[in-house]
Amino acid sequence: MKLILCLFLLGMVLARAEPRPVNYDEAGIPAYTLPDPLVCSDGTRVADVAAWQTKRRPEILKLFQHEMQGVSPGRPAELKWETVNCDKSALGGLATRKEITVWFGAEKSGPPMHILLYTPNAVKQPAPVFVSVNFDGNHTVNADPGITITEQWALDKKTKQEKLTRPDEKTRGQSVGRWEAEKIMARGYALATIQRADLEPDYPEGWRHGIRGFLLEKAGQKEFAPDAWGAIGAWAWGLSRALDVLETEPAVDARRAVVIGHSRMGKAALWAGAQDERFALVISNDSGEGGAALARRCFGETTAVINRNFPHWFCANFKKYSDQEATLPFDQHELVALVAPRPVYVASAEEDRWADPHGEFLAALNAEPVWKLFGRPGLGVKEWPAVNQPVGATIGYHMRTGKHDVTAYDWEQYLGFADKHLGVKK
Ligand code: GTR
Repeated sequence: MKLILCLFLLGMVLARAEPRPVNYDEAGIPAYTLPDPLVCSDGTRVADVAAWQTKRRPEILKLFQHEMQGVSPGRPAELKWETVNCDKSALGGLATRKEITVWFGAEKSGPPMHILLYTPNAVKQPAPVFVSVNFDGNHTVNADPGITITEQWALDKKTKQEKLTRPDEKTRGQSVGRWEAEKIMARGYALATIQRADLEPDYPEGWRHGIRGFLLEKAGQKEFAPDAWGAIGAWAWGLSRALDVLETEPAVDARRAVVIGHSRMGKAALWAGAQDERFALVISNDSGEGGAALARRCFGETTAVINRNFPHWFCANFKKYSDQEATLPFDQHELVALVAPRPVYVASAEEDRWADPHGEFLAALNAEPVWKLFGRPGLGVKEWPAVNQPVGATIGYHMRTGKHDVTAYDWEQYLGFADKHLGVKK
């Protein structure tokens, strides 16, 4: 009895403790052993593709669902959408711009999701498509004055109160450098994007205005189960729902859909690509902790820090791994491995130490045996490459110079990788 009480008190102390100091020193990384993606929980080795697909892959997926990302619902029966406008001469004639509103409840109820879709006019057959969640609104990805600015719930920086706002006209195109829409069109790809706040405004209580709150209420519940989805799950779910819609778009080849995201949206893109095998290619840009970076390295951001700063991102069960990385039943290389045998690209930035570039590379490297099982080349190198030296075959990787961001250099690599794997001729 005394022992149980002691353990309980120790648990309380650990739960309340401040996260351990952030480590940026390779020498300060604790010794760790990674779980083997090809060894099942019962100790048996995955010897062939069938065992991976029927046993080990579902097992890993389930572990991520119940211990980290939470379980997401499927496609709602009420899913409906409508093209609200279409301009055949957007981006100086390069693209057709469509805006599509999607509803998840009967009679078009619930929070709507607005898809901005550009398709390349020069491509006569259905085009492969990049699908991504943007941070601050569809209107921020390009200065195109035809993009509708939609309202979003946000926390007021000064008062910390939430309010429904329509972003200022001045914010049009504010993230243009991260999107390269014109270049994407010129290279023969379509681009579909949705804003995060449509699915879930990004603060702890934001779920009340997003899809999680809507579906919770519809199910007659008030609280999330310890393994219910979090915000990352909601954003990933939105990517799959966008793909549902894109499958019906004549100008898009949804069988060649690339799911891509930066940082927290890189975490969401990986999770979407891991769960939804319709995504033909998955790209993680600087996704870091909770994305492509190995948790056990405890370099830069850690589980404790992410759980403290973003308690709404992952399921409640994930909280028990704060500063307890060694007890995780998986590591992030296995999230990457869930994409196999489809191509995946993991990218880092040299100055983005918070996201642990080396840990991102090591996740890609340690996922490789799963591609090998399929007889596919993986990364093809063992050493962390120098900056601006992209490597890889079915698993792509680069670390570019510079900060946590998406740049023209990153897009150049992604477009080349997609050309190679999706058969786009230059
Ligand atoms: C940081 C967070 C990271 C990353 C980043 C981003 O504050 O610690 O995990 O997601 O935000 O999304 O830009």
